[in-house]
Amino acid sequence: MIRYLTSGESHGEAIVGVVEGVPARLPLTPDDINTHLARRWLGYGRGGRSKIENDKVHIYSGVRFSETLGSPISFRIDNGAYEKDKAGWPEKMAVDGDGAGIEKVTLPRPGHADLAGLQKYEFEDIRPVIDRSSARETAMRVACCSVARRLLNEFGITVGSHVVRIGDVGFDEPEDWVERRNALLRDGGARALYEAADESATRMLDDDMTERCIEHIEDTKKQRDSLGGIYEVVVTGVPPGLGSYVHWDRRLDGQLVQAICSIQAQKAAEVGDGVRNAHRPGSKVHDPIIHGDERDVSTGPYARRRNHAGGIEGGTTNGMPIIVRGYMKPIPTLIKPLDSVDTETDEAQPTRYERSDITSVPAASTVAEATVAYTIANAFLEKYGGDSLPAIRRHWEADEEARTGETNRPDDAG
Ligand code: EPS
Repeated sequence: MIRYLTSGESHGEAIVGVVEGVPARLPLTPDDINTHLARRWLGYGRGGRSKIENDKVHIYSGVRFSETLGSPISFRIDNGAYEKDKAGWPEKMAVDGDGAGIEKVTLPRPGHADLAGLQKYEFEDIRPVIDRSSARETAMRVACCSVARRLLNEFGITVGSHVVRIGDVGFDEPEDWVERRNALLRDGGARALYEAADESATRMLDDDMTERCIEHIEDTKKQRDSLGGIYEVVVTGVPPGLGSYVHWDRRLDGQLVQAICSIQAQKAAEVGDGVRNAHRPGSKVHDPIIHGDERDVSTGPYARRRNHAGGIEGGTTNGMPIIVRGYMKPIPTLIKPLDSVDTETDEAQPTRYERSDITSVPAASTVAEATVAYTIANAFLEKYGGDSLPAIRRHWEADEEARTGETNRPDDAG
């Protein structure tokens, strides 16, 4: 089992992470991680901070000559804002001293962790809550989870995503995008999907929709407001039999929903057409089973004509692509003031203007790729695990051979 810890404040010196449980002999370079760190900054609607950060990971340990050692891997990503902001972060976030003379933040933003965090940790200053609850932490999550992603790639499993809605503008029904999505998956798996999405300023699969979303974001900015949205994460090349129905905490669908909702501002997740399926009769929902040449995208002898289940039945993968959608709330840091209360004086006060993104749904979609990859990698290791990449490969190949009657060695799928 791979596990990871992150530490770091948004305006502190750096964020750091440790990943433990990674098998030995996995090829890994900083580029495998930096590629996805750069993708996390894609997307129209980010604020001033996007011009300051240039996320690059520094690997301290656990890797030698571009291969993992089986020992914990440690990372550091510097916060550009710490030095570049001219806001005095080295003093405001100092590790030592007593904070004398540093102005406290006492106006909690509705929708943010500010007030809940202040009450929970009995702070007098909201700053520590702002800084740790910030989605800045997702940079390190992407770094840590990129290791899991690299492992999956060795077995032809790729993870991609695309945005389907930002605020009021987007596709209404999966039928509006599945054809385009499935054509990409057929061509090059989930990697082709994310590469196509990365071409769009809003990570959408449709140029017209991208333009309409950009206009919507610009209008929202004029109204000094913010937007949430919906995105879809897809995993291809997944063998059947990951996860299980035998116990609640082994159900992969439950784990995937947690993977999405563990990301800052993600408030709901569905597996396959989970939400719409609740409105339809069973005959229109459950995916008929087929065998042989009639298959679409799958591994193994069985497949489905459609994939409303999102590749998971009974908490277990069925060989079809895994599909999970995430629902993000609008960012709570608004330019427009909202009613709040000063926690020092208990006087009613409108929130103050702060540097802010208008939307970060495209970024959230790339972070969700990372957390989904981590979840799938652990389900994969539960079934095929070993101390080193060669050991895992032997387990996986034996299973593939038994299931498909042939040895399947995918190229590094990226
Ligand atoms: C964030 C607020 C903004 C975002 C930040 C997340 O930062 P700041 O308050 O410094 O302007 O830019 O996102 C990142 C720094 C990042 O790396 O994604 C928040 O409150 O969650």
